[in-house]
Amino acid sequence: MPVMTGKEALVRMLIAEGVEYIFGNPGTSETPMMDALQDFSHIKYIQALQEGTAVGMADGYARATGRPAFANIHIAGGLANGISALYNAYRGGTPVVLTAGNSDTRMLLSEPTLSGDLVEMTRQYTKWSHEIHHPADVPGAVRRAFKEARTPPTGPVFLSFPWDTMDEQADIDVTPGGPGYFRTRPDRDALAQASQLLAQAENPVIVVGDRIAQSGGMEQMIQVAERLGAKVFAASFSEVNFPTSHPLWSGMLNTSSPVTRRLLSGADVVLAVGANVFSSFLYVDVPLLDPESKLVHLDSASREVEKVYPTEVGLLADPATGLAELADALEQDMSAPAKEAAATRMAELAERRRRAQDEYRQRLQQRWDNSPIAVERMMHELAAAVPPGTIVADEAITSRPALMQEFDFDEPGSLYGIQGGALGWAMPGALGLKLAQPDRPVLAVVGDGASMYTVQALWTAATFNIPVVYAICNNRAYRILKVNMDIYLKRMLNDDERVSEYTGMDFANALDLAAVAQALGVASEKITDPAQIGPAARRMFDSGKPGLLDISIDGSL
Ligand SMILES: Cc1ncc(C[n+]2csc(CCOP(=O)(O)OP(=O)(O)O)c2C)c(N)n1
Ligand SMILES: [Mg+2]
Repeated sequence: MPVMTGKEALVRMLIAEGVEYIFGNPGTSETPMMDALQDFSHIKYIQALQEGTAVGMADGYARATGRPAFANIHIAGGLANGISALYNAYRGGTPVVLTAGNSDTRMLLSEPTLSGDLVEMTRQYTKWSHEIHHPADVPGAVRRAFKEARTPPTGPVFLSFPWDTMDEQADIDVTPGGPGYFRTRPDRDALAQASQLLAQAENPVIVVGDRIAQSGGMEQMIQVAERLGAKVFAASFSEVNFPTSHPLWSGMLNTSSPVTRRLLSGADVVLAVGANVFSSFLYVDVPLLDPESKLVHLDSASREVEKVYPTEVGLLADPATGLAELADALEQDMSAPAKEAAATRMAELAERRRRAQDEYRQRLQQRWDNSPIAVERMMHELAAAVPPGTIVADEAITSRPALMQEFDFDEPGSLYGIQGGALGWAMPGALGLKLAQPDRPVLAVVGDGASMYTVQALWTAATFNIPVVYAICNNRAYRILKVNMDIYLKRMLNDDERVSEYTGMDFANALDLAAVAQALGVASEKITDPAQIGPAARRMFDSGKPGLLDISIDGSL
């Protein structure tokens, strides 16, 4: 085996694993690796100005390629900045290989500056977290990190490289990991049982989650849903698991609201696929699933199956493969009257959907000329202006429902949203999406508050000319916090009298994102007239450069 330094082994392993980009923010503890990179032009270093931005870009890139992304940030102080984005990757199952340099192990006794137990810091938000202690371990550790990240359920991993493991030499064998074989099939008996139950259901309901999109299983999901004539709800979601213009699409469940129980009650069988059943934010004092409903759960994440609710049938399998087999089994098991009933349900749901859309159109018309701009109008103008094939990065927060009304997300990979809830994903995440899909336009729709957590992503967009168009929903508030304050007072405390002062939830000085963008090198326009949105968006998409629309919208409750 050739003798080489740990830092050379690291870079050679990254090339062997197919890494194109390093998303990073360096410090002195990364010096050996940064030095080694200079000798290899295969890998581009995308410089971020804050660690959350580096990890956010890696997240977007990994999600849009379906492959692990590599990020490198700086020892304890920098790593702490990146943990918010790491948390999102962990909750959403993004395969990010996060790394950081650490102090030379020969000086640990003195508790060096910026040093810390990096493995301990990241353990709870990673599938695997490890510090390398010998240069010969570099290839094995990198191989294992990539393998862990890409094995479903996918997720982030962390590796720490102490300085001396980078500079010392060893006999090193640079061999990348194998492709992995993840199309696991469901247990045969469980599949038969699930199919029997669903074939006889009179009011089946489906709940979809992101592990469908991650397995490339949307088409198979459509087949099962159509066969059953079942409403399809999304548990909290951030990818396209089901086409949003399909007649069976019934929107997202608000799992922080007791209303969800009403939406699901009456279902004799609930089929959950690739979803967490359920993960919510606010405490709800009723179980969201009616005890009368039988739960069938198909998932690649074993820990999510039978996690909270009693489960009639659990199917551990790759969602795409499991759904294809379930669709075949249903074709056999459903009687002719059951198939007819399913077709009738589907026709009724299509009619219900048309009515809901008519109501939405009326609301849009009523608010068409509002000043400040109604969020529905903002999204309407954007939807009309985006080029075909646009990918949307969503961190629109309370502007999201209007976004979902105005845009159809029917193709896999046309929408990626913040996952995990730690603000600051979309500003850098959209850059990762664009680097992964350079031929597709990318629009990031971001709340004014959310944009500020990683706003320095705009500098990276300008410096590396990554042409993402940002649309800021500038409502001069953390509006969601006000909405939730009202829910707290009225629903949770049953207090209709108390009037909140919404402390810390308004921006007394409106955030001037257009000025921030210009200061960081990104062209921008400030918009107060809705008729300007479309032309401005088109100009920005045509420019081939990053741009930002700072759109002033109505923030009232
Ligand atoms: C890192 C992080 N800090 C704070 C929060 C709490 N938080 C959740 S939503 C929100 C406000 C979002 O405001 P904005 O992006 O303007 O959207 P709006 O509610 O106005 O639609 C805040 C502060 C969080 N989720 N993550
Ligand atoms: Mg806001």
